[in-house]
Amino acid sequence: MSSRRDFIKISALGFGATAVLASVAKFGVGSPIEEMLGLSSENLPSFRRFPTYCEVCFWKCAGWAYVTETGNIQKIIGNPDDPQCNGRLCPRGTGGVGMYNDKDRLKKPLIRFTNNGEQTYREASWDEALEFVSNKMKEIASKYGPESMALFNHGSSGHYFTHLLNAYGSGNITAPSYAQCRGPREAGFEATFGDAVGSPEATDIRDARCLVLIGSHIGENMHNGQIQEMSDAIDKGAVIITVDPRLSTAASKSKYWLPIKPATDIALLMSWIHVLIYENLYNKDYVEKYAEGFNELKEHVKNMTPEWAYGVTTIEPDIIRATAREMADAAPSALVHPGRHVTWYGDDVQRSRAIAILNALLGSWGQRGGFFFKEGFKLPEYPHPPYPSPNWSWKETMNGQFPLAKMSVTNTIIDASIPEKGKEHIIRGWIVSGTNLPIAMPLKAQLMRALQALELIVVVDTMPMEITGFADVVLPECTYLERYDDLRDSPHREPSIALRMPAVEPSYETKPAWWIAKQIGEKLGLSAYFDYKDYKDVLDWQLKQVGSSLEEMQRIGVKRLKRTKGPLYIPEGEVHKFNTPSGKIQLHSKELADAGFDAIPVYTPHPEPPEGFYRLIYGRAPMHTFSRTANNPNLVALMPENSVWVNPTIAKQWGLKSDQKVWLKNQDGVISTFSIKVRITERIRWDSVYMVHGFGHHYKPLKNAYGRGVNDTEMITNVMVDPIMGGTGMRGNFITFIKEDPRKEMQS
Ligand SMILES: Nc1nc2c(c(=O)[nH]1)N[C@H]1C(S)=C(S)[C@@H](COP(=O)(O)OP(=O)(O)OC[C@H]3O[C@@H](n4cnc5c(=O)[nH]c(N)nc54)[C@H](O)[C@@H]3O)O[C@H]1N2
Ligand SMILES: Nc1nc2c(c(=O)[nH]1)N[C@H]1C(S)=C(S)[C@@H](COP(=O)(O)OP(=O)(O)OC[C@H]3O[C@@H](n4cnc5c(=O)[nH]c(N)nc54)[C@H](O)[C@@H]3O)O[C@H]1N2
Ligand code: SF4
Ligand SMILES: [Mo]
Repeated sequence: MSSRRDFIKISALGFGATAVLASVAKFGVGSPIEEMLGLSSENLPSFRRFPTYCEVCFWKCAGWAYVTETGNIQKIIGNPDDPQCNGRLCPRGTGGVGMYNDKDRLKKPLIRFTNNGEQTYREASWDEALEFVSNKMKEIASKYGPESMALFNHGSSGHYFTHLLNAYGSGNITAPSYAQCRGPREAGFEATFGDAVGSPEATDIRDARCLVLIGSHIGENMHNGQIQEMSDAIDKGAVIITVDPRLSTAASKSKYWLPIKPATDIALLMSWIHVLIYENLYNKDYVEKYAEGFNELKEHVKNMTPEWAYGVTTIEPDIIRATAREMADAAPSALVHPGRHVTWYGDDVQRSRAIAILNALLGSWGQRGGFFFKEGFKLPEYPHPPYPSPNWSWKETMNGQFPLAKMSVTNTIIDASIPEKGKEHIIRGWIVSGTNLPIAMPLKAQLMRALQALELIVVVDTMPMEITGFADVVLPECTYLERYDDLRDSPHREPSIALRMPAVEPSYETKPAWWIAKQIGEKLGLSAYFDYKDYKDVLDWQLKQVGSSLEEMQRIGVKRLKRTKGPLYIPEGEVHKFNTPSGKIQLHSKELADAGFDAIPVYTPHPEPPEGFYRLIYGRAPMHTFSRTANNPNLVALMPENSVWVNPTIAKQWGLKSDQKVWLKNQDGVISTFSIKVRITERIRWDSVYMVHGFGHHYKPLKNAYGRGVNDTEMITNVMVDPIMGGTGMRGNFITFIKEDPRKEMQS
């Protein structure tokens, strides 16, 4: 399947994809509550509203939770004053009430115990469960040192446990949102511009005149603000170029869809760089002023012509040239999106570098329609004694590997949790909060060995997710709609702060994470670090330092502030200094060369699927977030399971019918636990299959999610680790179809 002909042929199917966006808009582009309830805003007497920001994903849109007189959360709607969502939530945010209503929620603390030789859980009081945790933590600290405890986190609860572990004496704090998500991007952009991209991305999509998406499927990747801005850009006539082996929702909205052969993106990027340089299309003023290493780059890409790239990527040379010209025409308002989940093929820092270099040649960093300079509001930290200095930390668990990792790498923390001879730094206990490691982490064998070896595993979660099955103690957190949390102060075009407060009391015996961390801290003798009664006191103190108050934020939910750190873009006539050692953009990276890596990205071929196998690629669906929503009754109603996308040619070869259930087997002989429905579609290349991540739960307490579809992580047994920062490339796995239940065969 290659470029132009398919583009035209398949764009006729674009309606299907457009319909996806339209239906998303119907659920998502939150009509005001008044409209939804058939009321005007003045006459909503029976509702009380409470400010919150969403925890269904990490865009953190601010909204209002409307509660009836009888204490039911009726609806969550976007806060119109919030610059991150502009008053509109996505379908998942609207469906966030389902996290609160889910009948399968964790309800009481649980402690593992052995009954007649069989391990099981028993319910425990909070005091008993917390006593258990703190006693075990004391024992670990005295036997091995406090550094032997690690935290895995994602989401709001992370901060409280980070504070707890820092006070206890450990700096081993990690999250899959780095080495399984955006780490390579941050390393690649930092090596080029001296700054990471961060979250939310400082992409000026709304003013871009050309937007290039490389496997970034905005539309299914429902990061709210980006979708709204992309829709504005399209309305203003922006040219969208989407590079994806699959006709994603974004591809269906694009002028150019480049259905690239997976794993070859670096070749396309380098040939774009070739065209910009050799056709004199690059932004000369900008490059002369700001970049160094241009001559080396020019020499490096000399032979990386579109004709060369065609042979690698299957994208025709005239399309490569035409799209490069579109970018140049729009420059500097031409934005090559840095992507977000970028751990694909193990050379992901280099791919991100190529994207960064392309942006540098277009001159988009610090320009309208490119990347803006974001600004956040720095809230003062609530006073506490200084933290003790740990004797060693996550850096030591890397054993000299991954020199450009600026944050801790989950995989090395997991590896350090397997006690082996000769290992100097061993981790003995974990707190896991807000991350479902068995589904988020590839390298299953390594994870399982660690989970077996640890002396303590504490899981703080709202749901009985797979990870809770490995815990010694399960601590049930209340949902985001039932608690205070830190103020949201994420940076963007203008600084803003948003409050989350309880809309209702915590259900069952659940507690907020700040309370859980404080109780453990007090039992560990660390009360001085938790010198407040209620988190409200912390928030009110912080707000009063900056001229606001909890009372004000309870009324308004979101406060927008003025920028104080300079303009959004590089002002005309001013010379900008980049945060690199020389103050210039690094087209040729000395930092990488010194560390023994390619100073300029090089394309290296990756293994191809064996005969009868197809590359497994995965992504998002608009109505789910990873595995965290898989049991949410509201969202399960919108999408109960995933399907496997198969090209019609392949379906015909295999005699597959639409909606037929198949089992999947990968290149290492791993067979999926459950079956998955076939979706036959022209929207996927013949050499790949696609599925949405987060399904195929095998944990029975998840009644809505159990056994629905296939878990992509289970099929990912080949992991290509990026030598530069440790990201786990997960797209080098190949699957084939099994049409009859393989377990039945095994039994007979
Ligand atoms: N195979 C495969 N692996 C992937 C990905 C992929 O696409 N495919 N994506 C990767 C990416 S981009 C990322 S960012 C990571 C994400 O990986 P994770 O961070 O593990 O994300 P979730 O699956 O959302 O898991 C969140 C966990 O948090 C719990 N939770 C939800 N709300 C709360 C709360 O308020 N408090 C507490 N304490 N817990 C809560 C949920 O019940 C769930 O157990 O996964 C990575 N791993
Ligand atoms: N609805 C929803 N939105 C989300 C999330 C969610 O769980 N649900 N999670 C959020 C998070 S944490 C993240 S990190 C982002 C992730 O979202 P993104 O960063 O946008 O996407 P990825 O998951 O990296 O990429 C998925 C796309 O890459 C394509 N692809 C696969 N292989 C290749 C290849 O070799 N080359 C190219 N060019 N494309 C390829 C797939 O077909 C798919 O369209 O989404 C965020 N938004
Ligand atoms: S994008 Fe959707 S799920 Fe994510 S925070 Fe916003 S409303 Fe919530
Ligand atoms: Mo992510």
